[in-house]
This record gives sequence, structure tokens and C-alpha cells, in this order.
Amino acid sequence: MVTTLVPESEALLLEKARAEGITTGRERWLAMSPQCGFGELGTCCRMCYMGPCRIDPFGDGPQTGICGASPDTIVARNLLRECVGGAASHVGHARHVLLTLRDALEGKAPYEIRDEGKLFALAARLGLETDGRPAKEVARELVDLALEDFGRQNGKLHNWMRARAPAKELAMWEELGLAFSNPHNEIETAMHRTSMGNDADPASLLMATLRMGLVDGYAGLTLATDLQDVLFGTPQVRRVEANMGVLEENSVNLAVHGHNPVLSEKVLEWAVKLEDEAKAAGAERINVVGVCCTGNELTMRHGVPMAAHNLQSELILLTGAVDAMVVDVQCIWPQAASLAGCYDTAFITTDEMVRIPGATHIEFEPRHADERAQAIVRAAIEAFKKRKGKPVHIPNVKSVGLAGLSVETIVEILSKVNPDDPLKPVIDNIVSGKIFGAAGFAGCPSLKFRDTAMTERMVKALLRENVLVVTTGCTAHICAQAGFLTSAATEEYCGEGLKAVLTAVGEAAGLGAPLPPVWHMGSCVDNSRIVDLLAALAAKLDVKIGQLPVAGSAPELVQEKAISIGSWLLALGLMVHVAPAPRILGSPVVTQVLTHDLEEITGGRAYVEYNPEKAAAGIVAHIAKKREALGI
Ligand code: BF8
Ligand code: SF4
Repeated sequence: MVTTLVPESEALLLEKARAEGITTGRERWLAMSPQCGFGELGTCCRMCYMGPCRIDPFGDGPQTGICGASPDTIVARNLLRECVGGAASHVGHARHVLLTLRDALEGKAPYEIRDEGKLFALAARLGLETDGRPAKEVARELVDLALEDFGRQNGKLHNWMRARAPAKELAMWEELGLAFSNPHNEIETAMHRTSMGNDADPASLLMATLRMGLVDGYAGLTLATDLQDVLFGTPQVRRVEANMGVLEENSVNLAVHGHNPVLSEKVLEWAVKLEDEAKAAGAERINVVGVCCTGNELTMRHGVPMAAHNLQSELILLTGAVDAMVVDVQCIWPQAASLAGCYDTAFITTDEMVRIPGATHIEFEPRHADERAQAIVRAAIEAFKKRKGKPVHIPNVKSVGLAGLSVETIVEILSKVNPDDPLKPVIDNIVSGKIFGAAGFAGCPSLKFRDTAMTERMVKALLRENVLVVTTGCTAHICAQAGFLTSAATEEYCGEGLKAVLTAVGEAAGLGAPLPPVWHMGSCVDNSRIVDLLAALAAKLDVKIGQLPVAGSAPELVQEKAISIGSWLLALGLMVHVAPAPRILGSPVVTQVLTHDLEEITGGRAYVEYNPEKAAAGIVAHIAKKREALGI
């Protein structure tokens, strides 16, 4: 019997849904169970219409597809296609931000450069002349270098990867044939490679998967984060509130959901500017709240409350208090639009490629950003007028915490301890063992693991062992809601060594309290910040990232995007814990390579474990092994 830990706030909303005859993901998941075993093992092939073919895992039925494809081939092809889905999402996101910056520089879109320091730092890394030059001129050249990456056909190395990848790893990737030139070519080739009658070699397909991870890492995550910082500012530490209790009965509650700050920044800007209209409609104010990753973007840059993670995107609508939910791309459940229809909530889609039945569509392109953002905010005010005075069910639960820990901010905090060499205290404390190691927690909340609090229990188990945790994405929401982003959490959960370090740094930084033990580093594209931090530490020690006493975890895998991010981390040489198992277990070769043999090639290794305490112990054992190899 599993102890379920559905928070009371969620239980009440689920109860309300049942009473109103509304289904949520939970019921739909139960109705879907047991889920298809062939799908879970990865051995269902639909690449052609002689199929679908599936492999009998018990050895009695067919052992190859009709064309003779082996389970290894089928699994490796499917995995690469998942990776393409993830990488395409992030590359598409990054390209959108890039085109917005280009349009802004040409005076065609109402955005400006908010962080010249970041612009100049990036430009220098890309080899551009910066001395005494105007920001706009430098930005134009930066944009040209990024645009060149999308059009190049001469096979030369990707500009952004060349400038942003750590040197030792880049040399390794070039030697292994993992470096890439043009992300769109890679995506096309991967789809071509995996279509019927092409690549059947699991080894070659797995190399293409790792290369796709690098496409995601440099043409997706890193490019998106870099340019978002230029356009919207590099995050600073701020105190934020989290959970559904951040909704306000008497305010216009405007939830932004999705990923792209090009939309949410403008919505926030106009929510402030149109506050008087909301007041005239009888509201106290306009309360912009964040759902999922675009929530994290606004949290990191403006302290906007983190209202809900992905799994709560339905629940928050059940409160009846959300006046508008405005969405852009990725992770938007179609059901949310229907659910919004049960209340006075305006559900607004904005991206040309994300149309959802039941939603109101207000197309948002950067060139008309001001006009469209005003229309969105006004739609929320109109919805509030209809909702005003009706009962709402806002759970009385919220937590507080610190967010906004970009690499720049972390270095700034640490420079209070050692102004000349900010990273030295971290390294000294790792060497002394006070900080045993670090783990990056990224990704989503899954129905399969939420009730047993997989993420929270893993984090607690690691902190006890003096493993510092950094987090992004919806996992950051989970951590915020659990109270992990607070000084109190340091006192409550950390082992003695980690507690002492965080207390000393917190004092030196003038917080008057320990630094939190879990650092909120942003959205899913901001996993690039985690890699940047690791790269800085590795460079200082003159080792590869894979030699550091660290590991990554996607403790509640949901999205293809986690597969592509995970592939980047594997290429970087990191151990990546994941649950549930990726759809590879039907292939002995793919399973063996990803969980063992890869360690000999890049240093990376996938680690599957469903039990939170055992998973944490596995990470601790890995960190111990890395420490030993470093002789510390
Ligand atoms: O990119 S954590 S549910 S919102 S996929 Fe989606 Fe997962 Fe949330 Fe962000 Ni990341
Ligand atoms: Fe079956 Fe081969 Fe077609 Fe896949 S490509 S569906 S294994 S015949």
C-alpha cells in the first residue's frame, strides 16, 4: 500500500471537480491503465504502413518487424524521434526569441535590449569586437552569427556551440563526430535517418541521439537563455510566493502558461499599464501569476508568483478564480481549454501553431506585441466582470522562497565571501567534503510519481547527505511549494557540512540567514545555466564536467524535451537519473549502452530508479565515486 501525499489544497479541488462532474488527468490516467507494454518498452514501430509492428517481449511471438527491423533498431529509432521532438521545441523557442531580437533592432517590434552587460559578454565570447561600440551595432552582429547557424550548408561548426561549449568537451565531441553545424539540418537528417528503410544500426542511431541532445543544448537551451537575458535582463535574486493561494479573489487573476517570455513579458507590462481599467471594473488590481516555465521566467526576472506547475494547470482553473489563462507553446493540456469553459475563464491561445478547440485565439506576433498584449489583458478584465461576486475556491496555501539564481547572481553572492576568486569557496568546500556534491533537478511533475512525492523525497534525502540541489522547470515549482527555497529548509533538511557552508555564505551575503539549500535557476531552457555553472567549476579545476561530483535528475519524466535535455547531459558526461524508464527497455543493446557502455565513451550514464530514497542513494554513490577519482 502506497501512502499518498496529495496536498490538502489539491484534494479539495479534486473533490470539487468530482462534485461538478468534471474529470481531471487523474481519472483519465486511471481509465488509461494498464498502459501499453509495447509502448513502454519502446518496441512498437509505426514507421510504415505494413506495420504497426511490435516485438513480443516474452520471446514467443515476432522477434522482428515485418521488414526485419530488430527491437534494437525499433527502440533506437523511436528514441531518436523523441529526442527530435524535444530539440525541435527548444530550437523553435530559441529561434523565435532570435527573430524578436532582430525585429527589435530593426525597429519593427516593441522590445529593447535590457541587459547590455550580458550582450557584450556574449559578443566577446563569440569573438566580436566590443570595445567602444554601440550596443545595437554589436547586437546586430550577434544576431547575424545566430542566423548564420540556421542557414549554413558548408558543414562548419555551429557558431553558438563553438563559443559556448566547454573546450574539453567540444574537443571530445568533435573527435566522436557529435559536433553539429546547422540545427535544422540535424533535425531533418534525424527524421530522414529514422524513416522506413534507412539507419538500422542502434549504435549509429544512438550517436545521432547524443548529437540531437547537443542541438538542443546549444541551438535550443543556451541560445534561448542567452538572448532572453539580453532582451529581458539577467535574473536577480528575489523573494517569491508559490502555490495556488497566490490567486486573489478580488483581483483580475491573469495566469500566463507556456514558455516564451516574448509573450509573458508584454502581458506583464500591459497588466501594469492597464491597472486603472481593472480598478474601474471593480478589481483591486491585476494579479499576473505564472504557470509552468513562462511562470519561472517572470519569477526569475520580476518576482511574479509561481502559481502552479504543469499538473496543477487544470486544478488552478477549478478554483474558478482565474480570469484569463494565456498560453503560448508547449505543455498546454488541450483539456485546460474545455475546463476553462466551465467557468468564466478566458482561455487564450496566442501562437499560430497552437490552436486548441474551445480557446479564444489572439494571435501574438512580436511585431504587434503591444496591441495584442492589451487585447489579452482587456479580455481578462472582461472575464473578471463576469466572474465578480461569484464564489471561488482558492486554496489557502502558499509558500515563499528565493528565486532568480542565475550564474551571474550566484557569482555575485559568492564574491561577498571571496571577491577575488568567487568560485574558490565552493571548490574548497567541495574538496573538504562539507559540500559532498551537487545534483540538478529538472523537468516535470508526473501523475505516476506525484502522490508518492518522488521529487520532494529525493531532494530531502540528498540534502541530508550534504548534496546541494539546483533546480529548474516545473520541478522548481515543486521545490518552491515544498518550502525548499528557504533558509528554514537549510536548517531543517541539510546535513551539518552543507548547513555550515550555506549559513556562512548567507551571512556573508547579508541575508542574515542561511542561503536556501535548493537554488531556483529558472525554466527548462535555463538548464543551460546549470551547465554554465558546471562548466565554470570544471574549468577552474581543469577537469571535464563529467569528472565533477555531480549528477542530474529528471525525477518525474513526462516530456520528450526531458529526453533531449538528458541526451545533452549524457553527451556532457553526466550521470542522469530518470524515472520512469525511458522507452528503451525492449532493446538489450540500447539499454546496455545508455546505462553502462556510454560511460567509457563520453562519461555519461543513464540511471533508472523509481524509489526516491534508493535513487538518492544511487546519486550519492555516484558522487562518492567521482570524488574518489578526483582524489578528494
Ligand atoms: O519545459 S517542466 S511540464 S513546463 S516540460 Fe513542461 Fe515539464 Fe513543466 Fe517547461 Ni519543462
Ligand atoms: Fe514494421 Fe518495419 Fe514498417 Fe516498422 S518499418 S512498421 S518494423 S515493417
